Amino acid sequence: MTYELHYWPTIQGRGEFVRLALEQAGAPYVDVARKTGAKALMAGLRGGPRPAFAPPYLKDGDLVIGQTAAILFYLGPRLALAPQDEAGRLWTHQVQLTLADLVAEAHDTHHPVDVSKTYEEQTIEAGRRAAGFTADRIPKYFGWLETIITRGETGWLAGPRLTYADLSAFQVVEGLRYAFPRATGRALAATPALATLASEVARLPNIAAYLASDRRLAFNEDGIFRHYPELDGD
Ligand SMILES: N[C@@H](CCC(=O)N[C@@H](CS)C(=O)NCC(=O)O)C(=O)O
Repeated sequence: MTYELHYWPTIQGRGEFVRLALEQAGAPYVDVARKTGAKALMAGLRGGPRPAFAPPYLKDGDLVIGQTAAILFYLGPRLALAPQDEAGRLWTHQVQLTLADLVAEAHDTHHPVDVSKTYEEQTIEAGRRAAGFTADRIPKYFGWLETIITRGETGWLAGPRLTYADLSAFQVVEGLRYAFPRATGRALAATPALATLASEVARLPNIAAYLASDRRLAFNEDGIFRHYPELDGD
């Protein structure tokens, strides 16, 4: 069975969290909108009894799943990227949802007022939002991840083996390094276990091959993690 990932074709965005899991597992998948375009992506949201609200959505046969964390909750056991016990699967899901909160806050630094308007139309509010994000929120989230990794004593976030939450933590670190290099560098200096986890994920053979391939899009200023130097703290 080939999985169908439906996501915007020109950005990493939230689709990247799903791509990384599929790539690490070597699972067969098609990144559909890269072939059919954004119009078809949106049309795909309109049909069926359980339409997703927004991309990314995953199709597996008749099943359509929206929400990044729900997609990964579904894929995790199937791709051997989640613990086998229920408590472990729920914990991995909890970590993923917390990473999703961080991603949403990163997004809101460039769109603090209105998602339908451009960054340039809300730069003053963006500056205020990014100041708190870079000074307080990145360190707070990173500190929580650091605590988990350190307490687990395995180098991973959810048990003895790599899970999709580790892949997502890598992606968040990469995205924040791109968007806020100075603030993220400072936060990572205080969270060495998280920095090590990110490096370990980048070195996984399937992930390294993916990152070097043309399937991996570059970060850009249409995505979630955008580099506007003026937002990168002092
Ligand atoms: N909570 C959802 C958020 C989905 C989302 O906001 N998708 C964005 C792209 S990353 C989108 O296309 N949104 C369109 C919209 O909200 O109208 C998730 O984690 O998947």
